Amino acid sequence: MHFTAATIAALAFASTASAHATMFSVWVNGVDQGDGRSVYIRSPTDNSPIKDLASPNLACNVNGGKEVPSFVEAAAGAKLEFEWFHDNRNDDIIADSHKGPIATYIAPYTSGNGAKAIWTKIAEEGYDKTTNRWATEKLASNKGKKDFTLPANLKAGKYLIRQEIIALHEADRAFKNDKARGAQFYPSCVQFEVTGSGSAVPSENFDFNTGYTYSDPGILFDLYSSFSSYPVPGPKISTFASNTISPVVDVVAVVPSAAASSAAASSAKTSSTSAVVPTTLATLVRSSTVQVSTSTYTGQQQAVPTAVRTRLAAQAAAPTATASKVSGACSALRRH
Ligand SMILES: [Cu+2]
Repeated sequence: MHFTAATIAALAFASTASAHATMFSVWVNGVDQGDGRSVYIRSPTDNSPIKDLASPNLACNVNGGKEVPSFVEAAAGAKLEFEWFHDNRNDDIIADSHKGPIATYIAPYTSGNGAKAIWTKIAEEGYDKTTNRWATEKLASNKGKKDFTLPANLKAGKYLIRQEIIALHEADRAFKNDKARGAQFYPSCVQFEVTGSGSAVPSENFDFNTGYTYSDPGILFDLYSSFSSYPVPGPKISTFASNTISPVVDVVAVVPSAAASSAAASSAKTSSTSAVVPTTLATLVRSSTVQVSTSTYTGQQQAVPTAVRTRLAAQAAAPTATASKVSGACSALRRH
Protein backbone atom coordinates (compact mmCIF):
# COMPACT_ATOMS: atom_id res chain seq x y z
CA MET A 1 0.00 0.00 0.00
CA HIS A 2 1.15 3.50 -0.57
CA PHE A 3 0.16 6.80 0.95
CA THR A 4 -1.28 9.48 -1.23
CA ALA A 5 -0.67 13.09 -0.41
CA ALA A 6 -4.26 13.31 0.78
CA THR A 7 -3.80 10.39 3.16
CA ILE A 8 -0.66 11.88 4.58
CA ALA A 9 -2.42 15.22 5.05
CA ALA A 10 -5.31 13.48 6.75
CA LEU A 11 -2.98 11.62 9.08
CA ALA A 12 -1.11 14.79 9.89
CA PHE A 13 -4.38 16.54 10.62
CA ALA A 14 -5.54 13.68 12.84
CA SER A 15 -2.39 13.81 14.91
CA THR A 16 -2.73 17.50 15.64
CA ALA A 17 -6.50 17.60 16.00
CA SER A 18 -6.49 14.78 18.52
CA ALA A 19 -4.43 16.78 20.92
CA HIS A 20 -5.88 18.45 23.90
CA ALA A 21 -5.06 21.79 25.43
CA THR A 22 -2.30 24.33 25.50
CA MET A 23 -1.81 27.91 26.63
CA PHE A 24 -2.42 30.93 24.44
CA SER A 25 -1.94 34.01 26.57
CA VAL A 26 -1.85 35.66 29.97
CA TRP A 27 -4.19 38.39 31.23
CA VAL A 28 -2.95 40.82 33.89
CA ASN A 29 -5.68 42.59 35.85
CA GLY A 30 -8.08 41.94 32.99
CA VAL A 31 -5.69 43.05 30.24
CA ASP A 32 -4.72 40.55 27.56
CA GLN A 33 -0.94 40.46 27.13
CA GLY A 34 -1.30 39.11 23.59
CA ASP A 35 -0.38 35.85 21.94
CA GLY A 36 2.30 34.53 24.26
CA ARG A 37 3.16 31.33 22.46
CA SER A 38 6.94 31.05 22.31
CA VAL A 39 7.04 34.76 23.21
CA TYR A 40 6.62 34.65 26.99
CA ILE A 41 5.18 31.13 27.26
CA ARG A 42 7.65 28.28 26.88
CA SER A 43 5.28 26.63 24.44
CA PRO A 44 5.52 22.91 23.76
CA THR A 45 5.58 21.60 20.22
CA ASP A 46 1.97 20.40 20.46
CA ASN A 47 -0.81 20.04 23.00
CA SER A 48 -0.28 16.40 23.91
CA PRO A 49 -0.11 15.36 27.55
CA ILE A 50 2.82 14.22 29.66
CA LYS A 51 2.06 10.93 31.45
CA ASP A 52 5.49 9.72 32.56
CA LEU A 53 6.10 11.03 36.08
CA ALA A 54 9.86 10.55 35.62
CA SER A 55 9.95 12.73 32.53
CA PRO A 56 11.93 15.98 32.73
CA ASN A 57 9.05 17.44 30.70
CA LEU A 58 6.65 17.02 33.63
CA ALA A 59 7.68 20.38 35.05
CA CYS A 60 7.45 22.68 32.03
CA ASN A 61 6.48 20.38 29.15
CA VAL A 62 8.40 19.73 25.94
CA ASN A 63 10.65 22.77 25.24
CA GLY A 64 10.39 23.70 28.93
CA GLY A 65 14.12 24.33 29.05
CA LYS A 66 14.07 26.72 26.10
CA GLU A 67 13.98 30.34 27.20
CA VAL A 68 11.65 32.59 25.24
CA PRO A 69 12.34 36.29 24.53
CA SER A 70 9.78 38.06 26.74
CA PHE A 71 8.49 38.29 30.28
CA VAL A 72 5.00 39.12 31.48
CA GLU A 73 5.24 42.13 33.77
CA ALA A 74 2.90 42.11 36.74
CA ALA A 75 2.79 43.66 40.18
CA ALA A 76 2.66 41.42 43.22
CA GLY A 77 -0.99 41.01 44.13
CA ALA A 78 -2.15 41.27 40.53
CA LYS A 79 -5.01 39.19 39.30
CA LEU A 80 -3.74 36.85 36.60
CA GLU A 81 -5.58 34.67 34.14
CA PHE A 82 -3.91 32.03 32.01
CA GLU A 83 -5.85 31.39 28.81
CA TRP A 84 -5.95 27.90 27.29
CA PHE A 85 -7.32 26.52 24.05
CA HIS A 86 -7.75 23.21 22.28
CA ASP A 87 -6.84 23.66 18.61
CA ASN A 88 -7.76 27.31 18.06
CA ARG A 89 -8.29 30.20 20.42
CA ASN A 90 -11.82 30.36 21.86
CA ASP A 91 -12.76 26.90 20.65
CA ASP A 92 -14.06 24.21 23.01
CA ILE A 93 -10.87 24.77 25.07
CA ILE A 94 -10.49 21.14 26.15
CA ALA A 95 -12.46 17.99 25.33
CA ASP A 96 -15.41 17.57 27.67
CA SER A 97 -14.17 14.09 28.57
CA HIS A 98 -11.00 15.65 30.03
CA LYS A 99 -12.18 16.35 33.54
CA GLY A 100 -9.77 17.23 36.29
CA PRO A 101 -8.04 19.83 38.46
CA ILE A 102 -5.96 22.89 37.62
CA ALA A 103 -3.05 23.85 39.84
CA THR A 104 -0.65 26.77 39.69
CA TYR A 105 2.93 26.85 40.93
CA ILE A 106 5.70 29.41 41.04
CA ALA A 107 9.49 29.08 41.09
CA PRO A 108 12.41 31.48 41.05
CA TYR A 109 13.36 32.05 37.44
CA THR A 110 15.50 29.44 35.80
CA SER A 111 16.71 29.09 32.26
CA GLY A 112 16.50 25.33 32.81
CA ASN A 113 13.53 23.04 32.33
CA GLY A 114 12.24 23.33 35.89
CA ALA A 115 12.77 19.64 36.68
CA LYS A 116 14.15 20.40 40.12
CA ALA A 117 12.95 20.98 43.68
CA ILE A 118 12.06 24.62 43.11
CA TRP A 119 8.25 24.83 42.99
CA THR A 120 5.69 26.33 45.35
CA LYS A 121 1.96 25.86 44.90
CA ILE A 122 0.01 29.12 44.93
CA ALA A 123 -3.43 28.05 43.68
CA GLU A 124 -5.48 24.97 42.97
CA GLU A 125 -8.99 24.01 42.00
CA GLY A 126 -10.32 20.47 41.86
CA TYR A 127 -13.84 19.13 42.04
CA ASP A 128 -16.74 21.13 43.45
CA LYS A 129 -19.24 18.66 44.78
CA THR A 130 -21.95 21.25 45.35
CA THR A 131 -22.09 22.05 41.65
CA ASN A 132 -20.68 18.73 40.45
CA ARG A 133 -18.16 20.60 38.35
CA TRP A 134 -14.48 20.16 37.73
CA ALA A 135 -11.93 22.93 37.28
CA THR A 136 -11.63 21.93 33.62
CA GLU A 137 -15.36 22.43 33.10
CA LYS A 138 -15.18 25.87 34.64
CA LEU A 139 -12.19 26.59 32.44
CA ALA A 140 -14.15 25.70 29.32
CA SER A 141 -17.15 27.78 30.33
CA ASN A 142 -14.84 30.69 31.16
CA LYS A 143 -13.42 30.89 27.62
CA GLY A 144 -10.30 29.02 28.60
CA LYS A 145 -9.24 31.40 31.33
CA LYS A 146 -8.13 30.19 34.76
CA ASP A 147 -7.55 32.96 37.25
CA PHE A 148 -5.47 33.22 40.38
CA THR A 149 -3.86 36.00 42.39
CA LEU A 150 -0.16 36.66 42.47
CA PRO A 151 0.80 36.67 46.17
CA ALA A 152 0.68 40.26 47.40
CA ASN A 153 3.89 39.90 49.38
CA LEU A 154 5.89 38.29 46.58
CA LYS A 155 9.38 39.72 46.24
CA ALA A 156 10.10 41.55 42.99
CA GLY A 157 12.10 39.64 40.42
CA LYS A 158 11.92 37.06 37.70
CA TYR A 159 9.90 33.89 38.08
CA LEU A 160 8.47 30.98 36.19
CA ILE A 161 4.80 30.41 36.82
CA ARG A 162 3.53 27.00 35.89
CA GLN A 163 -0.11 26.16 35.44
CA GLU A 164 -1.15 22.57 35.01
CA ILE A 165 -4.32 20.89 33.89
CA ILE A 166 -4.61 17.23 34.86
CA ALA A 167 -7.10 15.20 32.81
CA LEU A 168 -8.38 12.18 34.69
CA HIS A 169 -10.42 10.36 32.07
CA GLU A 170 -7.88 7.53 31.89
CA ALA A 171 -6.48 7.88 35.40
CA ASP A 172 -8.10 4.72 36.75
CA ARG A 173 -4.91 2.93 35.68
CA ALA A 174 -1.37 4.07 36.38
CA PHE A 175 0.75 4.88 33.35
CA LYS A 176 3.60 2.77 34.70
CA ASN A 177 1.32 -0.30 34.50
CA ASP A 178 -0.52 0.59 31.32
CA LYS A 179 1.16 2.91 28.86
CA ALA A 180 -2.14 3.45 27.04
CA ARG A 181 -3.72 4.97 30.12
CA GLY A 182 -2.84 7.09 33.14
CA ALA A 183 -3.50 10.64 34.27
CA GLN A 184 -2.64 13.22 31.62
CA PHE A 185 -0.61 16.26 32.64
CA TYR A 186 -0.74 19.47 30.66
CA PRO A 187 1.84 21.79 32.23
CA SER A 188 2.76 25.17 30.81
CA CYS A 189 5.39 27.58 32.12
CA VAL A 190 5.32 31.33 31.71
CA GLN A 191 8.19 33.77 32.21
CA PHE A 192 7.35 36.58 34.64
CA GLU A 193 8.95 39.79 35.84
CA VAL A 194 7.24 40.74 39.10
CA THR A 195 7.35 44.22 40.59
CA GLY A 196 6.46 45.42 44.08
CA SER A 197 7.90 45.90 47.52
CA GLY A 198 7.18 42.48 48.98
CA SER A 199 9.82 40.31 50.57
CA ALA A 200 8.42 36.79 50.35
CA VAL A 201 10.18 34.25 48.23
CA PRO A 202 8.55 30.94 47.29
CA SER A 203 10.36 28.24 49.24
CA GLU A 204 8.31 25.09 49.17
CA ASN A 205 10.88 23.33 46.98
CA PHE A 206 8.50 20.85 45.42
CA ASP A 207 9.85 18.57 42.69
CA PHE A 208 7.23 17.11 40.34
CA ASN A 209 9.32 14.09 39.38
CA THR A 210 9.63 12.93 42.98
CA GLY A 211 6.63 14.68 44.52
CA TYR A 212 4.02 13.18 42.22
CA THR A 213 3.66 9.41 42.42
CA TYR A 214 1.61 6.84 40.50
CA SER A 215 -0.27 5.95 43.66
CA ASP A 216 -1.26 9.49 44.70
CA PRO A 217 -5.03 9.45 45.21
CA GLY A 218 -5.29 12.51 42.94
CA ILE A 219 -3.27 10.83 40.17
CA LEU A 220 -4.66 7.28 40.35
CA PHE A 221 -8.35 8.17 40.32
CA ASP A 222 -11.44 6.55 38.84
CA LEU A 223 -13.51 9.32 37.35
CA TYR A 224 -16.33 6.90 36.61
CA SER A 225 -16.79 5.62 40.12
CA SER A 226 -18.94 7.44 42.61
CA PHE A 227 -17.04 10.01 44.63
CA SER A 228 -17.80 13.11 46.61
CA SER A 229 -14.37 14.64 46.82
CA TYR A 230 -11.09 14.73 44.98
CA PRO A 231 -7.62 15.45 46.40
CA VAL A 232 -5.57 17.69 44.09
CA PRO A 233 -2.08 16.15 44.02
CA GLY A 234 1.05 17.89 45.23
CA PRO A 235 1.61 20.05 48.29
CA LYS A 236 -0.98 22.24 49.93
CA ILE A 237 -1.25 25.82 48.77
CA SER A 238 1.64 27.70 50.33
CA THR A 239 0.80 29.96 53.25
CA PHE A 240 2.66 32.79 51.59
CA ALA A 241 0.19 32.57 48.72
CA SER A 242 -2.71 33.00 51.09
CA ASN A 243 -1.45 36.47 51.92
CA THR A 244 -3.39 37.83 49.00
CA ILE A 245 -6.34 40.08 48.72
CA SER A 246 -9.25 38.97 46.63
CA PRO A 247 -9.99 41.20 43.62
CA VAL A 248 -13.45 42.07 44.93
CA VAL A 249 -11.98 43.40 48.15
CA ASP A 250 -9.35 45.25 46.14
CA VAL A 251 -12.00 47.33 44.43
CA VAL A 252 -13.11 48.63 47.77
CA ALA A 253 -9.52 49.14 48.82
CA VAL A 254 -8.87 51.77 46.17
CA VAL A 255 -10.08 54.38 48.66
CA PRO A 256 -7.45 53.93 51.41
CA SER A 257 -4.58 55.47 49.44
CA ALA A 258 -6.25 58.89 49.78
CA ALA A 259 -7.13 58.18 53.40
CA ALA A 260 -3.61 57.02 54.09
CA SER A 261 -2.04 60.14 52.68
CA SER A 262 -4.34 62.39 54.63
CA ALA A 263 -3.60 60.33 57.73
CA ALA A 264 0.07 60.82 57.06
CA ALA A 265 -0.42 64.52 56.57
CA SER A 266 -2.44 64.92 59.74
CA SER A 267 0.10 62.92 61.69
CA ALA A 268 2.82 65.33 60.74
CA LYS A 269 3.44 67.16 64.01
CA THR A 270 6.12 69.69 63.24
CA SER A 271 4.83 72.61 61.30
CA SER A 272 8.05 74.41 60.41
CA THR A 273 9.38 71.56 58.34
CA SER A 274 6.14 69.99 57.43
CA ALA A 275 7.50 69.25 54.01
CA VAL A 276 10.32 67.24 55.54
CA VAL A 277 8.88 65.62 58.61
CA PRO A 278 6.19 63.53 56.96
CA THR A 279 8.79 61.86 54.82
CA THR A 280 9.58 59.04 57.21
CA LEU A 281 6.03 58.67 58.26
CA ALA A 282 4.67 59.02 54.79
CA THR A 283 7.17 56.53 53.54
CA LEU A 284 6.15 54.20 56.28
CA VAL A 285 2.49 54.61 55.52
CA ARG A 286 3.11 54.52 51.86
CA SER A 287 5.05 51.30 51.97
CA SER A 288 2.23 49.54 53.74
CA THR A 289 -0.20 51.16 51.37
CA VAL A 290 1.76 49.90 48.44
CA GLN A 291 1.06 46.36 49.49
CA VAL A 292 -2.61 47.12 49.31
CA SER A 293 -2.43 49.28 46.28
CA THR A 294 -0.32 46.93 44.20
CA SER A 295 -3.28 44.65 44.36
CA THR A 296 -5.73 47.45 43.76
CA TYR A 297 -4.63 47.91 40.20
CA THR A 298 -3.20 51.38 40.64
CA GLY A 299 -1.90 53.49 37.83
CA GLN A 300 -2.95 52.59 34.38
CA GLN A 301 -4.88 49.57 35.53
CA GLN A 302 -7.14 51.57 37.78
CA ALA A 303 -10.11 51.43 35.45
CA VAL A 304 -10.03 47.67 35.28
CA PRO A 305 -11.47 46.54 38.60
CA THR A 306 -15.01 47.51 37.75
CA ALA A 307 -14.90 45.21 34.80
CA VAL A 308 -13.27 42.56 36.91
CA ARG A 309 -15.90 42.96 39.56
CA THR A 310 -18.69 42.84 37.01
CA ARG A 311 -17.31 39.73 35.50
CA LEU A 312 -16.82 38.08 38.86
CA ALA A 313 -20.37 38.94 39.78
CA ALA A 314 -21.58 37.60 36.47
CA GLN A 315 -19.63 34.42 37.07
CA ALA A 316 -21.13 34.01 40.48
CA ALA A 317 -24.61 34.60 39.17
CA ALA A 318 -24.23 32.41 36.12
CA PRO A 319 -26.40 29.34 36.18
CA THR A 320 -24.43 26.25 36.88
CA ALA A 321 -24.24 24.10 33.85
CA THR A 322 -24.97 20.55 34.68
CA ALA A 323 -21.80 18.60 34.29
CA SER A 324 -22.68 15.69 32.15
CA LYS A 325 -20.90 12.53 33.03
CA VAL A 326 -19.00 11.41 30.01
CA SER A 327 -18.39 7.78 30.53
CA GLY A 328 -16.36 7.04 27.42
CA ALA A 329 -12.65 7.02 27.99
CA CYS A 330 -10.81 9.54 25.89
CA SER A 331 -8.65 7.06 24.00
CA ALA A 332 -11.74 5.13 23.06
CA LEU A 333 -13.26 8.26 21.59
CA ARG A 334 -10.23 9.93 20.16
CA ARG A 335 -6.76 8.84 19.32
CA HIS A 336 -4.05 10.40 21.38
CU1 LIG B 1 -6.99 14.08 25.40
